[in-house]
Formats: sequence, C-alpha cells, structure tokens
Amino acid sequence: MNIDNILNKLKKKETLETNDLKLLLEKGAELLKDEPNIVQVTSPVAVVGDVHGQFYDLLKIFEINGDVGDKKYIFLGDYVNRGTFSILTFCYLLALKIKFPDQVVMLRGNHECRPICEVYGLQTEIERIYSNTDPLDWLIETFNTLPLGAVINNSILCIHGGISELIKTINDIETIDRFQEVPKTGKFTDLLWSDPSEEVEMYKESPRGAGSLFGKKVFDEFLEKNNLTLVIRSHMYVEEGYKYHFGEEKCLTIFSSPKYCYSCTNVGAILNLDQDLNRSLKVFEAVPDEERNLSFVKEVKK
Ligand SMILES: [Mn+2]
Repeated sequence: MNIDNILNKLKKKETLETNDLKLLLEKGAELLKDEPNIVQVTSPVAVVGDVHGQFYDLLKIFEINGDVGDKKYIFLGDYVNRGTFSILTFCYLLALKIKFPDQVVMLRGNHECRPICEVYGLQTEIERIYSNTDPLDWLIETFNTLPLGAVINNSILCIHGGISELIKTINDIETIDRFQEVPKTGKFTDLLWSDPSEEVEMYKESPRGAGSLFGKKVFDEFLEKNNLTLVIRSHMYVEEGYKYHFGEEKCLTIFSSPKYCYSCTNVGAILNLDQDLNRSLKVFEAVPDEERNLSFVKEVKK
C-alpha cells in the first residue's frame, strides 16, 4: 500500500477500492493499538474537535491552520456520522496518522461505535458506496483501537466527553480495556459521553442517556488532584465553535463542524497551543454548499 497514493486519492475525494480500504484500516489499527490509552504529547500542537464527516471543512482546517507534517494535531473524536463524507474523513486522518505517526493523535469519540453508526449515517453511506457492509465491520474494528485521551506537557488533558465519578486520576483511565465497543455505562462511557453543566455541583445523570453531567466542584477537584491546568473536550454543539465553562478558562469545549449538519448557524473552531502553551483560538466558517461536490458519490446500488 502506497500511503501517498492513498492520501492523494482521498484528497481528490475519490472512493477507495475495498482492498485499499481494508488495508488502510488494518494498518491504522496496527499502529493505534500500540498507543497507550492516554497519549503523551508535547507542544506546539493544534487541537480539533468533532468533524462529523464534513470532509471539505476538514480540508479547510489544514488550509487555514497548516498541514500535518508541518504541524502536530490532536483530534478529539467524532470523525463520522451527520455529515456526508464519513469514510473520507476518517480514512484521510488515518492515512495522515500512518504517514506522520508522531504528528497526529486521534482520540475516540462516542460516534466511533457500531450502534451510533447504524443510525446516524456511516452505515447508510457504506451501503450507498460499497456493494456490502463489510467495510462497516472493518471500520468498527479500527475504532476499537483508538486511544481515549491525550496529555499535553503534563498539564492539559484532552478527551472527547468529560470526567467521571468513577475516574479520580488519569491512571484510572490507563486501566480501562479500550479494545472493545463503547459499553453502556462505566468509566469508558463517561469519558466519551459526559458534559460540563453549570446547573450541577457534583455529578448528575445526563439527558443524553449515557455519561453524566459534571459540575464545577468536582471538575476543580479533578484538576487539582491531577495537576492539570486545562481540560479540552468537544462533543457539544457550540454556536461560537468554542466555549469556556464554569466562568473560568479551565474547561474548554472545541467544536469543529461549522454549519453543523449543513444546516446549523454555528462556526467551527480549533485551538493552537504554542511551545509555552499560550492559547490561540481560530474560528472558521463552513465551505459554501455550492463548493461541495457530490458527483463522486456513486448511485445507490439496487
Ligand atoms: Mn460526541
């Protein structure tokens, strides 16, 4: 498999043949499975939130913020579903990971999970493009190897969702068996599903039906116990692309799907951290609808 050829193909929005797709996913999984649950990263680094199959907007991120190869990136998960180009989006990032293993960190989001992909778009996309749903099985196998978090310079934690009553220390994340489907409850689930809430002090059941809401009190305790200055997470639609919670700049949501679902009014954001961890947020608008070419999508197979 020639990774440059694959990257060029994907960038041109060409559909990968099943053989190439399978090889790419296997190679990616091989690489990801050797990473720890929490990947250690040193700055400078850029952090990107949910991209949800919005491939044109993902390419725009690299255009406005610099390519992998010149720059290190952490992606917070939710690569698939909602948008039209889930396979392209995930495969492109995975191909970059294979080409530049030390410059790309890909975390698992709650959408990288079979039941969610059966309902919110990925399965339908596979049925439209390929003659059977084997690619879904291969994708899920690769999702099951994605790491759960990253720590930047020993002081900033990146996760998809949030903290958990069951997780007191970062070491509690290290002990999770992540090579499986996202369970319905527990530490693993909370990391991928939880949200901050100004309305609660401690923990409360989440209206999402998985994970929990966590309040300022438990969040501050978690930061202190783990010597952290900031938690960066995504998972939540935010109109401005980013949002600080709890009236301070210690819990940050980054959402990177502008015009979410091609219908919302939000902008996307990414965070750049320089060598000394100075933060700069970059906000961007979606690629206009008329520039999104759908002609490569094959006809529905009868
Ligand atoms: Mn999510």
